[in-house]
Amino acid sequence: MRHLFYNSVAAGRRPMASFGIQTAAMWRPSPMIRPISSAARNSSSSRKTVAGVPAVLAFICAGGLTYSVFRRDSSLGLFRKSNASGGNPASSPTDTFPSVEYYKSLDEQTDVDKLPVEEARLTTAPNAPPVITRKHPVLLRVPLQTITSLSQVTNQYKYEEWTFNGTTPGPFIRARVGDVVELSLTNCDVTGNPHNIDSHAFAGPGGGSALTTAEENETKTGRFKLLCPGLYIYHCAAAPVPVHIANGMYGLMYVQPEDQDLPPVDREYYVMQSEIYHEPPELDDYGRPLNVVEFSYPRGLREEPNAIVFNGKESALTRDAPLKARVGETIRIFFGNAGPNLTSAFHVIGSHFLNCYRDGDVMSPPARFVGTTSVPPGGTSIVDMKMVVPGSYTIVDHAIFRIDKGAVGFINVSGPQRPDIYVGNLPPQPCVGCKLHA
Ligand SMILES: [Cu+2]
Repeated sequence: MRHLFYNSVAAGRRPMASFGIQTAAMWRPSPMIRPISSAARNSSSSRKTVAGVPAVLAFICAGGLTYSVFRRDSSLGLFRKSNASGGNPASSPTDTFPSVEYYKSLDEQTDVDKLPVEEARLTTAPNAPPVITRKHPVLLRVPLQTITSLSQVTNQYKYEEWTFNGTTPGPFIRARVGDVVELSLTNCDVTGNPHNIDSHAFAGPGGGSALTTAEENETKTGRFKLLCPGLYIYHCAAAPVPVHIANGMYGLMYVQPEDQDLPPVDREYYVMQSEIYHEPPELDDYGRPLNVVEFSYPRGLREEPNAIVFNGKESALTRDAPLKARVGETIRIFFGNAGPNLTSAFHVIGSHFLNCYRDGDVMSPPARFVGTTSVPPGGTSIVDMKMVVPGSYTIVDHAIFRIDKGAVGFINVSGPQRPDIYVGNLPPQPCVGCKLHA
C-alpha cells in the first residue's frame, strides 16, 4: 500500500497528513476497525456472479487475476510489496516477499568501475544525513578512522572510548540499495589494538570484518554491495568483540530502498543506546578516587552495567544537546541498540510512535500508534512522532530502573499551547527529585 500513500504525497498533500488517522487507516486497518478489504469484497461479489459455475472454475479465475496483479506490481521494483490483497498485504498468499525477481537479481554481476563515485555524507549523533534523492547506484566512499578518546561518559567518570571517527556512536552512514560501499578503515589507535567493521548491512562472511581488520597505522579497504534495505548496526568485531563494542565502536547504517524511501518528516535524529562496564576508580597518592575508570570484563560477563546511556554519554541528550522540535512538526528517530547485553524497551514519555518500523524493516507496513518498542542488542527501530503539545518529552528505556543508570534523554518542543489536548487547573510542576522532566 505504500505506493498509494506516496501517490497522495506526490499529488500535493502536505507530508504531515501522512500521519493522520485517515491515511494510516488506508495503510493497514487495525483488526478492531478493519473494513471489508477490497479482496474480500471482490471475493463476495464473485460468489454472487458465479452462482452455478463450478467452484473450481471460480477459483482458477480469481487465481489468474491475482497472479496478473502480482506480476504487474513486481515489475515496478524488486523490493516493492504486492498490493493484490487490497488492504492487508502481509496476509496475502501472493505477497511472497522478497520476490522471485529479487532472488534472481542477486545472480547479476555489478560492473563497479562503471558506477559514479560519491563521497558519503557522514554525520555525528544526534544528526542524520539528508535523504538520498538520486535514482541510480553509486560507488559510495566511506572513510573511517579508529581513534581513542578520553570522554566524560557519566556525570562522575571519564573513560577512554574506542571510536570510529572520534565519536561514540560512530558516524551515521546513509546509502541506497544497489550502492557499492567502498569502506576504508584506517587504524589510528595508538594502543596497538586491531580494529575492523562488521556491518549488518553487508552480505558476506563476518559482515566485512575479515576484509577490514587493520593493525595500527594500517588502512584496509573493502567493497560491499548493498542488497537489502533497512536500518542496520555496524560495529567493530576484532577480538575480543564484546570489549570493542562496549568501548564504543558501533554506529548505524541506513540503506534506503531503491524506489521509495520512508514518508518525509520535518526532522530526523540518530540515537543509540549502550551500556558501560567499569571497574571502581583507582586511588591517587592521597587516597582519593580518580575521576577516570577503566573497562570491567567481569561486570560485562555478569551483564551488570554501571551505566546505560544514549549516544555514548550520560548527558548526551540531556545537558549537552537535547533533541529539538516545534509544535506541529513530525520527527523521526533512527534508533539502534549497541548493547552489548541488554534489550531496550524504547519509549518516549508523552508521545506515540505513529509509525514504528520494527527491527529497522522499512519494507513491511509499519506498526502504528505504538507506545514502547523492544530493540535487542544489535537491533534497530525507526519511529515517527508528531509533536502536538509543547514541553519536554523524555526518551527512556522503559526497563525503568535504568533511568538511575543514565538512560534518559529529552526532546524539547517549543510552540503554542494546546489546551484542547493537554490542560490542568494549575501549571505543570515536576515532582520533587524527578529525573524525567527537564
Ligand atoms: Cu575495534
